[in-house]
Amino acid sequence: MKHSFLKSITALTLIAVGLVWLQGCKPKGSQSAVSGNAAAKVYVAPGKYDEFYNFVSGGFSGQMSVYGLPSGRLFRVIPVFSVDPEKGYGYSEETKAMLNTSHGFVPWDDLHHIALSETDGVHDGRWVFGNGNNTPRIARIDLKTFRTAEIIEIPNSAGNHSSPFITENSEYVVAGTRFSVPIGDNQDVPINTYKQNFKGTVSFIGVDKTSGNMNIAFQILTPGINFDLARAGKGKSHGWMFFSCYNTEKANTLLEVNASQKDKDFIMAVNWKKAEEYAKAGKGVKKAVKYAHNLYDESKHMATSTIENEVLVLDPKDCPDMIYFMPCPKSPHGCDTDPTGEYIVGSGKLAAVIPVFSFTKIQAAIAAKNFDGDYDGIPVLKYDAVLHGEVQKPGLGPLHTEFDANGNAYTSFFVSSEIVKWNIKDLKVIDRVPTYYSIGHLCVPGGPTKKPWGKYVIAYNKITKDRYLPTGPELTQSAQLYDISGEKMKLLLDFPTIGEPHYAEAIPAELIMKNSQKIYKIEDNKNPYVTMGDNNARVERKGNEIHVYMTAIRSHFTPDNIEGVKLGETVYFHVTNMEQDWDVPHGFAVKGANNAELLIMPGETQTLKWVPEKTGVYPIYCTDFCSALHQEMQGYIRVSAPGANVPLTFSTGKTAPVVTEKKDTAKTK
Ligand code: RUQ
Ligand code: CUA
Repeated sequence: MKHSFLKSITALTLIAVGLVWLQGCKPKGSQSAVSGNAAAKVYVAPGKYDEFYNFVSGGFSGQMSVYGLPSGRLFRVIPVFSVDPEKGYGYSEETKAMLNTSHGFVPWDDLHHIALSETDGVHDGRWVFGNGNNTPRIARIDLKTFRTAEIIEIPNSAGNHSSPFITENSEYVVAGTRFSVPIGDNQDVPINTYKQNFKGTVSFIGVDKTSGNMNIAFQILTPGINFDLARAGKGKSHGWMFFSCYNTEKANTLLEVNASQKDKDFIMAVNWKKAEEYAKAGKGVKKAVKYAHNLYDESKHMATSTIENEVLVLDPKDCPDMIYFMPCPKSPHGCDTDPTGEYIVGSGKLAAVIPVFSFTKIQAAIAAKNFDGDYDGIPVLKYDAVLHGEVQKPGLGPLHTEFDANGNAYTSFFVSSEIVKWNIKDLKVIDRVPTYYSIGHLCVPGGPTKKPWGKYVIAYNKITKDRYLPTGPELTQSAQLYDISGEKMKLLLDFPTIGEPHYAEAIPAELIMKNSQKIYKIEDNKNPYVTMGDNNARVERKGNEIHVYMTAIRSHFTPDNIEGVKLGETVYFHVTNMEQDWDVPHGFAVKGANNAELLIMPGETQTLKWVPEKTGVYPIYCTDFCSALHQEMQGYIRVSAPGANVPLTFSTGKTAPVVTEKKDTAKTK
């Protein structure tokens, strides 16, 4: 969240702090902050497993990475919104559709937040969701395979930041727009008509209980403000969603000044059970929009993209008692609910206190119509009526709060660069530790759920400075692990991260590893281009296309010599990995191809498209060291001039070349 926040820090002069705060300060004693037994606490002996998986957003890398805790070891970078040549994601014909949008193929995004699926408010280890900020999207990753299984685009949104926060039975993930934008038929309007023409939306994306498949159940139209983060109610507040909002000034220029004018912005409380009823009762209006919905089919090993044309929009004007605003000091950022669901913690980036709201009081205030007027027709609850209390002098620049199972909250402070532990009931500060430097989000395993597993808090920092060996102008991004098993927090470990880490979640390893898939069964492979065994390997011409049906098994490709391709033709290599052993992918690459390799899992088929540019002989080879004779896993493809008299043949060296020239190959398609 380097974005709006760093800039808006100028307004901190309002709370009379010195210039040093503008950059975030450097805590003292950074060398001596680790106590003697820290190494033993993070040491995971060779061959032993970590206790937790840590899913960390990759920020502007567009990906999600997976670490072990407490070791901080990196296990995997899951390609989500960005192409990944290492895995062929977005380069293979089968995966390209995952990155389709209403703007066409968008091979990059900015992933900020993680949401693990939940059952009854507890992580269930089935899926993890991530948001794409830039071209608004939500992705679902299947934790059996650690692969992106689905991406849905969010219409009427821009800067999908307040996303993908999840409800306690994964009924919905939400998506609140950061930018308000013109909505509807005519979007070509002067920017300075912001106040009349720009609107916000928050979307509720339904998640199918069994398949996990997403659909946009409804959107709620809101005033033209900015949504930043969100959290679902839980337990007693299940059925509600809380969104932090800033720029209630509705500024459209120089927001760092103009959106910091008001003493209080809002947290928006949405009664989504009520919204569901309104949607069922036909109170919504179907609006024409365009958005992509991309699904990866596990049995075909192939993605399809569908463009959808409609979304159901609920206007609060037609739906009373659905949304309320609660005043929250000074540009709220984080908005977090405690494990009981009673307390909602707001974090004003420029505020000197942390306000804690009470769900019970919110309900009472709504019942008593204890309002402070309205904002664009939406009732504003009285601050004092809904406030549980304020944490006094907690630190500077509060951003995000996580919880342990013992009634404690942990809040990150960007400006004073620290984590502060405080008691939710009495709001007293218990402990504070410095972070190196300028922490953004933080994560306690299970911290946003009804059942925090506790043990650690991890800081995801915005600035690295002198913590690692220099690597030119940009240093590695950085996380830090603290022990929270005692009264005092203790720094244990620094570990580098991929991309800018924003939010992260951690879950006990046993909830995931028992379901982890080892292979794809070859007999279940429904890819239309599968090759079932070496005997079916072949090369076919279809019009202007050459289709190579190829198998890969230690340590050869079948076929491995191909001739008769003509310049001007497009070659599709459909490679099926025949292995049925865990952790034996084969790679596939061809010289000069302008995309990437394929990395094909056991039992899977993937396709590389290649358009040769010159006549000649091109090598192909396996890119993943798969056996002692991996280096022998290679072959050639010959490309001849368009008029050349070279028949289409293939061979493996075992038999004479097979001539496959056919005039009509339609039945094989
Ligand atoms: S943000 S550092 Cu983009 Cu979640 Cu708060
Ligand atoms: Cu297959 Cu190396």
